[in-house]
Amino acid sequence: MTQSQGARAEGGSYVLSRREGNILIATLNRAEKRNAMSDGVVRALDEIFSTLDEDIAAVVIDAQGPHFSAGLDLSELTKRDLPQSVMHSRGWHAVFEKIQFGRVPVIAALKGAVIGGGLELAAACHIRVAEPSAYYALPEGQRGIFVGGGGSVRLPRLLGVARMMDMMMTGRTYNAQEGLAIGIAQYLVGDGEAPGRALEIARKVAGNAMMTNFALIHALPRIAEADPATGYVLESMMAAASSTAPEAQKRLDDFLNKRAGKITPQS
Ligand code: 1HE
Repeated sequence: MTQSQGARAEGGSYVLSRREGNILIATLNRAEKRNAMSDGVVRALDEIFSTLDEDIAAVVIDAQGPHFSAGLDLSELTKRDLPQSVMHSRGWHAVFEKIQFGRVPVIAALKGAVIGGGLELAAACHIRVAEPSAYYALPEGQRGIFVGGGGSVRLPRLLGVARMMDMMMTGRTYNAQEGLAIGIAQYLVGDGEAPGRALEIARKVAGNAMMTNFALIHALPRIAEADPATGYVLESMMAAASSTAPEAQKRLDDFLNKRAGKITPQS
């Protein structure tokens, strides 16, 4: 495990990072505060995503303790005035943008509380794998505040404006099964299995052609937001860029010469 800028006084780090081959595993490491996202935690994430080794092909974000994250560290909220609060929120935006629109796919392994800023962090990842203990909440309404880590941009796209409004207005939570049904997580696995499955998925996506992952991370969300006419043009450009790359040519050749696997219901 390596330490990062979000180091604590006592010498540990708020986010641990280690490699498994070409996958980087970033582990939220503030279990005593339920991985509440202090400035130190966000700085540590920033450092990790700003300094990924070139050969890293995917990242898994998991967490120490029974909870993924209790969201924004509320004890730090009282310290900031209005301009500082705006800049604080913009700082989160910058870090989460690095996660969502970086070079590599990011898989989140969720369990326990996935609350407020913790859900915003999960939403900035590309794939979410949840354990049965996971539950999702946006208690900002109860706390008299609003989301500030990009949640109002990302979460409506993930679960819909009406559900997000209900969660924030009433404090409604969704459990892991419901989260799967409404699309918060793409996978639901057994207790304690999320980090392992997330790593498996990370290895799989790390094996994709580089241009395909680029198109999925950078072009697909923009196409989905674009007016259809612009979207079709961008899609054609990405289709051409990926299919004419040597790697795609080789993969197509492998299939046509019966060297590639078939797509089955278990694929
Ligand atoms: C915290 C935080 C936090 C725990 N900020 N310190 N998020 C929330 O409103 C969620 C608040 N947290 C909780 O509801 C509960 O802590 C949990 C359900 C997540 C976990 O409960 P439990 O019983 O396991 O732990 P605990 O005893 O409540 O908390 C353990 C310690 O963590 C305790 O500190 P201690 O010094 O008394 O040991 C808690 O105070 C501390 N702790 N959560 C600070 N969030 C960019 S905008 C995003 C806006 C938001 O994210 S709003 C959502 C905030």
